[in-house]
Amino acid sequence: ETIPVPGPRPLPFVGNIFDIDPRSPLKSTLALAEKYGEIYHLSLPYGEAYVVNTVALVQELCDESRYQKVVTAALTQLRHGVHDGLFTAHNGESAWGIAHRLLMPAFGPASIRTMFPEMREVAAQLALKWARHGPDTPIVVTEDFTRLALDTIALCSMDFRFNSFYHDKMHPFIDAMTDFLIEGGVRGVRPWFLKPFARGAETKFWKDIATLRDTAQDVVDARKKIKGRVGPNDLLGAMLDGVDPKTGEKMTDSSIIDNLITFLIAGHETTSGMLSFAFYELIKHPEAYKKAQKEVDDVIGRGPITVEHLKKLPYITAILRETLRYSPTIPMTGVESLKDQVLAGKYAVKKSQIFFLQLAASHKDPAVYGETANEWDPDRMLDESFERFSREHPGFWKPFGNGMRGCIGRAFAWQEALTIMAMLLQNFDFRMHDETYTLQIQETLTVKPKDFYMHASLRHGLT
Ligand code: MNH
Repeated sequence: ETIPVPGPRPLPFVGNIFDIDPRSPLKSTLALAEKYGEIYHLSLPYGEAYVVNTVALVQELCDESRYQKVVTAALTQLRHGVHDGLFTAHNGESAWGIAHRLLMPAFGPASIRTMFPEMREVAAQLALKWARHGPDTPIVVTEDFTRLALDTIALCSMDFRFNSFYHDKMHPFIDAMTDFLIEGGVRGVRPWFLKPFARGAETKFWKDIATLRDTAQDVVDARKKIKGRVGPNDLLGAMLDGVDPKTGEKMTDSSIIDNLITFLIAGHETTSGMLSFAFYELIKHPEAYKKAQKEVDDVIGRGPITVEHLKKLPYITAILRETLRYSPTIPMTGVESLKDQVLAGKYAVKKSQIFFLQLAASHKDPAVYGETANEWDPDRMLDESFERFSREHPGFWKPFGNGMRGCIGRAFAWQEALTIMAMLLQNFDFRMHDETYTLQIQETLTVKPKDFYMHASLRHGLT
């Protein structure tokens, strides 16, 4: 009684690779969702995959007793650099368990609150830069949010300063990381017949990995040299000194390097993309913009922002939620089936079969979000309706992934984003650089707005 899954016809040898535009895979996979509906099948160079596009199917695939996270092609490539670090570990790898148990508390709400002064300090560096640039200089939005996110995670988690706001050229670590991510994405899907032409890229890939690991090693060495260093004062401290309560083991030196790099990567691309999309949408939606600014003026006024203020910003919270619904900065995650089974009562599934949860599509499912699914509207994400969605459709909003393998940095990203949103709305008025600009997407492993520029004018003296 099961039915076949539709999809574009695979060609001999190359399967469906010509159905995916390598420069913008997301555009291709979204277009296929328009055409085929809730689920479709692809034959890719590294195997067979199903792509699901509705909340109902995403929800079913989030059942951890039936499906588990799979390390997909691009992530497999990243394992050459960060091995079994938290993000790229296969389910069940022992280094994942040790790191997860040691670092979950260090990333918990209580510990994140203590990082607020550092977060605010980096946010203030960005505000100062934009104030100094003045209202006529176009701001390259995603670049400055990338500086912010990278400096914040490095300062808060390992007490290391990239000082990105003080350099035009980013730290060598950043170029190495960017190229590592891009090549990781390409390398996993490069067909065998193109490999001979990619020797330069191959050499560069391994050189970038060396740069990443050497930089992380420098951070560790600097910390180890501090005399009288006691206990876990931050994430790096927790990594160096923490003992796993379950196994009694400590993290190995290599696992520490893997995870430092993982935090720097995972901790900045996604947050920077979210903030960039949020400002794009705010400028495009003047009513929402006014409400957000009013919320900051009413709750915080013109004084310094404190960590207590952040709980009292329901509208800005809704803006961030709606932004991640509308433009999830990780647009797809992958799971595999734990057994032979049936999906949605009608599709036959084999053990180890791979699924992509296309959040960029399921987050706009009209069955859940109704006729306005394709509009950006923060009101639907205010607490009351957010909680109603969570009860009625638990799979409705999955920008931070799922369950045990969900995002460890969620509370961190949230506090950082609320802080910078509040500080920027408090101090500036924003407008688009080019009124005719419409959203273009830059895709690496994550997505960000491309060529988005805005202007910032101070509302009053900088607070
Ligand atoms: Mn984050 C896992 C999205 C911020 C560190 N993160 C995930 C996953 C998603 C995700 C989705 C699950 C991936 C998968 O299923 O394969 N993360 C985000 C988004 C933001 C974000 C949308 C910001 C907005 N993440 C951060 C920050 C950090 C971080 C900040 C670090 C400080 N994330 C991680 C790590 C994992 C992860 C580490 C892997 C957790 C695990 O598997 O144990």
